[in-house]
Formats: sequence, C-alpha cells, structure tokens
Amino acid sequence: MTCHSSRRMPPAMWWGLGICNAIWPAATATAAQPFKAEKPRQQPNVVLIVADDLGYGDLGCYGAHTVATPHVDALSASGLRFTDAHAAAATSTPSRYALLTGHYNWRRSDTGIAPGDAGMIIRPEQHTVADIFHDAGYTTGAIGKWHLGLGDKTGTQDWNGTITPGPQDIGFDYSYLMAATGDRVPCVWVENQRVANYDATAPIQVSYKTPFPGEPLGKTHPELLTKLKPSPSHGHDMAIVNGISRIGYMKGGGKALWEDENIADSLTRKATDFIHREAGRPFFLYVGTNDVHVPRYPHPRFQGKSGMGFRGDAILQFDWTVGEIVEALRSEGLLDNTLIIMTSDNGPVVDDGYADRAVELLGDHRPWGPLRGGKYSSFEAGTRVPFVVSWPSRIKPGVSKALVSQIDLYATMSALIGGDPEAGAAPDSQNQLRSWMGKDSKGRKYVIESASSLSVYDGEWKYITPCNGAPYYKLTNTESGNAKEEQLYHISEDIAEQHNVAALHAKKVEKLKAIIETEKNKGTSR
Ligand code: NG6
Ligand code: CA
Repeated sequence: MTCHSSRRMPPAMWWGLGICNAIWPAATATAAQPFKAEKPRQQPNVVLIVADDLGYGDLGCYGAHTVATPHVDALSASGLRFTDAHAAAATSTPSRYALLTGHYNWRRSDTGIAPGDAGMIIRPEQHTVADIFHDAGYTTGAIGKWHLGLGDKTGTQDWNGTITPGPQDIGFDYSYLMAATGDRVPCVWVENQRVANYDATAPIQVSYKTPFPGEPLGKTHPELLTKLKPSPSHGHDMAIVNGISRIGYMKGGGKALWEDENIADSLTRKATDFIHREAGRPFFLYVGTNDVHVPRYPHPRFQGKSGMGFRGDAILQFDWTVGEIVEALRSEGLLDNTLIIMTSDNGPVVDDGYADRAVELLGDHRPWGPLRGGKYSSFEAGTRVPFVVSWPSRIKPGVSKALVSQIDLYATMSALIGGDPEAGAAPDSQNQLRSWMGKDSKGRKYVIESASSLSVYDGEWKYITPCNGAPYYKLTNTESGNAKEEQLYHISEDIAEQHNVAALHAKKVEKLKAIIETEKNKGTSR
C-alpha cells in the first residue's frame, strides 16, 4: 500500500527550485474554463491507453487508408476524436513523465530517454495522477511500457529481489511493467516490483557500461540474430535476447525473459485480468503498449497481415489490444461508465534501429499524416498525437478541434473524480475537463512542446525556439525542426510547416516567445 502522508515533502524540495505552492492554484485559476464540479453519481473507471511511437496518421480514424484499425475506429466513433492534441515531448520518457505528473519534463534535466537501469525519475515524494485516483479510493494499475526508471539509483537495482522504490510509491497499487523499452535490457516483466516468472537458476545482471564476459553480443555474434538484425549505424547491437540484439548488456533471466512476439499478448492479458479482477470497484488503469516501438516483432497471427511489414503488423496488434480492453469492459458491463483515453507518447518513426523493412514497405502510408517531422522533432508530427476520449454515458460522439495536451491529465482527472490535488503538485496541468468532455471547443490557450528545443503553439501559430542541433537526423530520416534562426509557422493555414514566416510577423514572434519565457520563469531546474 502506498502511504502518501509519510512521503510528502514540499514540492520545491523535489524539483529543486522555487516553484512554490502558489503554482497549483494559479494554474487552476488560469485554466480556460473552470469545470463546474457536478459530482458524478458514480465514480467512472478510467483506462488510459498510451501507444508507443504511434503517429498522427497511423489510424483509420485519423485518415490512414492502407492499414485497418477497426477497434480503435469503433472506440473513436463511440467518443470524441481530437484533431489538435499534444504530448508534452517528442520522446517517451519526458512525455510520460509530464503525462503522469503534470510537470513539464523540461523543468528538470533528468527526464531524457532513460536507460533500462535508470532509477525512478518520478520520486516517491511527487504526487502523480495515480495518487489522485488512489487517494480517492480507486484501485490503480500500471501495465506495459514504463520507461520512467525503477529503484533508487541508476545501475543499483537488484533484479533478483524487490526493486524499490517503484510504481507502488507513486500511486499504483498494481504494476506489470517493461522497465524501459523493447530495445533496452532487461528483457523481463517486472510485476509488483519483482521480476515475473523469476528463474532462480538464471540470476539477472544488467549493465549499461560493460559487457558480461562470455555473453554473445549482436556485434560479435550476428549469426545469433535469428529474428531481427539492427539497422546499420543505429547500435542496438549489444545483448541478444530472443534472437534480437538490444541496447545494454544483460546476463541471465532464463525463463523470465520475454519473447517479443508475446509482449502484446502478455500485457493485454494482464490488463484484461486487472479489469475482471477490479470490476466491482472503481479503478484507474494505465496501459502502455509496446506497439509500435522497435524492435517490432508482432505475434505470428499478425505477421504479414498489413502488407506493410512489421510496423504495419504492429499497428494491427495495437488495434487488437484496444479491442480486447474494450471487450473486457463490455463483458463486465462497465463500458458505459468507463472513461477510456487512447493516445500515443510521441510521433512516428519508420526506421528506429532494426532492419524490419518498414521504410521499403511503407507504400502510400503516411504515419505522420499531413504533419511535418516525426518522433524526436520540434515539428508538429513530433508531438501532435492521436487522442480519443470515450465515455458512452457522458460524452457525445464527435470530432473536437479543441487544443488539448496530455500535461492536463492530472488536473482534469482530479476535477473529474472530485480528487484532492496536492498543493504545489502538477503545476503545469490545467483542468480541461470541459474540453475533454466535448463541452468546450477551444481548449487551452497554448501548448508547449519539447524536443531539442521548446515550441509554443496557440492553435493558430507556432513558434520554435532557435537551436544549434542538426536540422536533419540522418539515422531516422527525421526533419528535426532545429534551426539557428527563429521559426514561426501559421499552422492553421500551413499545417505542414512549409513556410517560416517569422520575418513577416515580428509581433507574433515576440508574443509567443514571451509565453515561453513566462513558462520558464515559473521555475526550472534546467
Ligand atoms: C533512441 C534509440 C531508439 C529508441 C529511442 C527511444 C538509438 C540509435 N536509438 O536512442 O531506437 O529506443 O531511443 O524511444 O539508440 S522512445 O520512444 O522510448 O523514446
Ligand atoms: Ca515512444
């Protein structure tokens, strides 16, 4: 059980600088539309499904023609599909950090893509959206991709014992997690902070520094790469698990090691088990799918089914997962009173490290839809993501153009369930319940997006802060959005960000820059 009272400390202590308790009320007060807390008769269940690297154009309901996503499309048809929804960051760890905490990732310097042996990035003292639910009497669960660190300090976890602190210390009663990503060791599931299916005959060791003598590596033993080989120059050529080489070194694991083709089945099963188990009381369930992140190695029943190679097949597999979760809710009679949110942690990438022929087989499919850039990018495709909200008994189906951001999960969920936000927590999160419920078509005044630099977008114009980074990431074939000069795009007329009009609209540039400065001044540890 989580014991919050004993682990709380003033928030200024945990994020280092002077963000004072006044931030929370201020953030709530500046929220565009205070939601009149009409206390729900029942506490709705909330299921949050976060896909990995799924692009704005990857789903049928977002315009994909060459891949079929019937379950997601049905979910979308039953609820609200947002066309202008944003993740806080263009990669996983920072995006998920912001999602769960309501605190911008860029206020801290340690929220970059985490290795598999990272210590907990969200510390026990920090209040999360899971705490909101937990404190309100919900049962809470986190299943699937985590990528927010486990244990106290990087590299010091005992993978053969209890790994602590963990999700239980930030509000999750139950967890079944992939520590980081599919392409990073350790390649085992961690259930309630212990390796699941633990094999005492094969103790686990993990290192991101030095190889374990005698363990074959992708680099030295390419003949053992029976399932997937890394793309040239991407790395991913260290520990070999299940015929696929990874990032990082690992030894042992035995029967606890996952098989990539079963990852979706395992996490989906754990999610539906959770729903069946908890059906009698309100619950909050976070499901992070591994699809469509690399290494893409879907179950044989999906392999070859999309005609687009494993990336397309992984989209089918993601769609299946969504269908199974919805079906579990339906079978328990819970669908009407469950709020389902389906989104992605960041935008799409086609070649992210494995020779899975995703580029060659893409055909006419455009994972980024009409947007420019992709995962890692400051351009829109980096952070504008699919976002579907369904709650059949309360949300009228439709399409919403409201400007929404995942950063608002904490305050919005808190308003939804009449939760008890902790003073000073989630300073960047606004109560956007009215827009998430389809009652307000405007949403936020602006969103902040982060990649190599910060951008601000007000629903019409977008400003990207100058940055010295490479304008183009060759490895992943991504336009990064980095430029030494200021960039301003008139997104409402130029959604593909083709024309930098900064020189023509100095006042607009100044106005948007000022927003970024004000946000930064609210407190930063960068
Ligand atoms: C990158 C990896 C990429 C992917 C990404 C994290 C290389 C060259 N690339 O560093 O394959 O793992 O990290 O993706 O190592 S994320 O969606 O979890 O942020
Ligand atoms: Ca991701």
